[in-house]
Order: sequence, then C-alpha cells, then structure tokens
Amino acid sequence: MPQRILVTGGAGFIGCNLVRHLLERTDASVTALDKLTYAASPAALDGLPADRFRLVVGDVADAGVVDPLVAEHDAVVHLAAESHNDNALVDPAPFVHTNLIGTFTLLEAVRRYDVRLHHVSTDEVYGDLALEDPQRFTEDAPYRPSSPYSASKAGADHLVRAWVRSFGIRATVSVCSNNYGPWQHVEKLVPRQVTTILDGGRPRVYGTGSHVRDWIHVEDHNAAVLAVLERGTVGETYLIGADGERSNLDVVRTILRLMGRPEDDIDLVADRPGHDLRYAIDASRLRADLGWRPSYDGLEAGLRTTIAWYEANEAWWRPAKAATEAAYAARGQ
Ligand code: NAD
Ligand code: TDX
Repeated sequence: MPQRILVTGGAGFIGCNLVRHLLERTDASVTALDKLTYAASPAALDGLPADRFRLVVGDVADAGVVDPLVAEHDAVVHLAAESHNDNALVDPAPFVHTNLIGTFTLLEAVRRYDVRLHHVSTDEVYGDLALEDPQRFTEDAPYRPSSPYSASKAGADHLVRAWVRSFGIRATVSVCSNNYGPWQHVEKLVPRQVTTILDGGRPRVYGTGSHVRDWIHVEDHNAAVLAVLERGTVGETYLIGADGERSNLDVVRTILRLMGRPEDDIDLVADRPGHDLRYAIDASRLRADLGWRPSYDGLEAGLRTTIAWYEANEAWWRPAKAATEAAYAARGQ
C-alpha cells in the first residue's frame, strides 16, 4: 500500500470523501490538490489531522505545481475534473482544460517520476443504452461518448491507456456509475431535489423522467477505488457499480416519500440536450477479482442517510443553492 497519496480534486464531492476514507482505513498520509472551483468543499477537509493531511491549492493542468508534488508521492488518485453535464452544455472550455490537459499534465509527471496512478472515470464514456437492452456496460464496451463532458472523460481515459502502453506507466482506471452521498454539490440530481424539498419546493425532472441511472453510494465507490489501488493489476480497467438502476422519476418519488411528501409532487421540465437515456454497469470483474461488495443495501438505505445529512448540513449547501437554481431557471429547468 502506498504511504504518500496525492488525491487530485480532493476538495470535490468524491475527493473529500476519499481523503477521509484513506485517512480512516489506511496509514497513508494524504495530500489533496484542488483548484477550489465553485464545485469544491474545502470545509469538508476541516479538522483533518495536520500530521497526515494537507491541502495544496493549484491547477492540475499547471506542470509547475503538479511536477514537484507528484515527485513527493508514491501514488496519485486522479479525480480533478469539471463534472457537471449541464455546465458543459453552456461552456465546454473548462472541461477540455481540466479533463484533458489536466490529465495529460499529470501523466507526464507520473511518467517522469515513475509514480503509481489511479485514474477515476465515468460510465458515461460508453454512451447510453436502450431502456430495454439486456446488456450492461462491461470492460469491453466500445467508447461512444455523447456529451462534451463524457467526451472529455473518454479522451482522458484514452490518454491514460496510451501512456501505459507506450511509456509503461503504472496506472489503473476505474469507471463508475452515478454517485450520491454527503458533500455532493446541489447542482446534481439527488442533492438538488433533497434541498428543494427541504425548502418546500417541487422537484424538477427533465423530460419524461424515464431516463435511467445506476446509483452507488460514494462510500462504496471509494472502497472500490482503495481496493484497486491496493490490489488492482496495473494496466487494468475496473467497472464499479452497485446494481442500482432506477429511472429518474423513481429516484425522485423515493426521495419525496422518504421526506414525507406526496410522490407525484413533481414538475417535468425542459429536457437536457443530447440527454443519455440509460447507463448500467456490470461490476462482476471487480467483485470476482478484488472481492469488493457494496456496503449499502440498495438505494433507499443510502438515500435515507443522505437526506439526513443534507437536513443537518444546511449551512454548507445554502450558499450555493440560490445561484444554482437561478442558472437552472435561465434554462427552463
Ligand atoms: P466535483 O465536481 O464534485 O469535484 C471536482 C473537484 O475537482 C472540485 O473540487 C474542483 O475544485 C476540482 N477541480 C476542477 N478543476 C480543477 C483543476 N483544473 N485543477 C485542480 N482541481 C480542479 O466532481 P466529483 O463528482 O467529485 O467527481 C470526481 C471525479 O469522479 C471526476 O473525475 C468525475 O468525472 C468522476 N466521476 C464522478 C461520478 C459522479 O457521479 N459524481 C461518477 C463517476 C465518475
Ligand atoms: O434537476 C435535475 N433533474 C433531472 O431530471 C437534475 C440535476 C438532473 N436530472 C436528470 C439528468 C440525469 O438523467 O437526472 C439524471 C442525473 O443527473 P446528474 O445528477 O446531472 O448526473 P449525470 O448527468 O447522470 O452525471 C453524473 O454521473 C456520472 C455526474 O454528474 C457525472 O460527473 C458522472 O460522471
């Protein structure tokens, strides 16, 4: 197990949960590199032990920052990214900068200093499936990204694999389905609806709401990332998912029920352009090869604790809520 781990995007949703996970489950010391964009939660890193954790503010696409930092670590987990599809449809430029140039910059540093890399990707790189398709995504699925976000993540994945093959860097890739849990920005489906309901409003679902996502709690994602870092085979890709396929309407109805509101208290609003219909992950290889299992028994169990977390942490999400809703309103969503 590496003893000095650099987590890029360590102040983001998955990153801050991963930093805590690594500090709790390993002996390693952890550095978070984060540009602190609108999506970051530095507050999530408050109070961590100063002898084992530090936050470095910087751009993953800046070799002047990345190079010396990578040289000081045994492993890098790469999460830094622009991550929200709706933003990519307004301005794709930061997605190309961070997701592609940032990944390239990191790859050159891990090549130079021979540092182990784990690259975190998304099931969106495979494009979408038909609702009735019996297939799920596997490690062999062809890349067919359909949005500026997923295309930038797909490009990053290709760069990582090319650096493994051409330069022999020690890298693994994981491809995960939709995450939810504490510290997720209110722009994303679950926290947007939970906080809207807490404010007494009606959830807003795109199009018909029949689009399907495959949900996993962020803790289960991060446990899988740690398993790959500890026991994964260099050069391999691992798909991470918890058999959590649900339509958006189904997810939002469940949230409404858990929060004591009528299940049909929903507004159907303008659809997302190019909206992917369905994602579904087959995580058999991860389960068989690394013995990983999700700890949450289904989406409803994870939603209960997530709702309770947002109820208890209004001071954290409140400052972002109004501006996020104003941006959605401008798009009729
Ligand atoms: P997030 O948007 O919550 O966090 C991203 C973090 O990266 C933020 O703290 C931001 O400040 C930082 N960042 C952005 N640009 C940067 C730059 N140029 N330099 C340094 N830091 C920068 O995203 P997330 O949901 O935590 O996702 C993390 C990673 O996991 C991403 O690579 C994403 O593609 C992937 N992923 C996310 C999900 C999901 O459901 N959220 C699913 C699968 C994969
Ligand atoms: O208000 C909403 N209403 C709605 O119907 C929002 C915010 C979303 N949606 C729909 C769009 C999607 O079908 O819900 C689904 C989930 O939307 P997002 O939370 O925006 O996630 P998605 O676009 O599926 O991508 C997420 O999972 C894969 C993450 O944001 C990505 O970073 C990750 O790679």
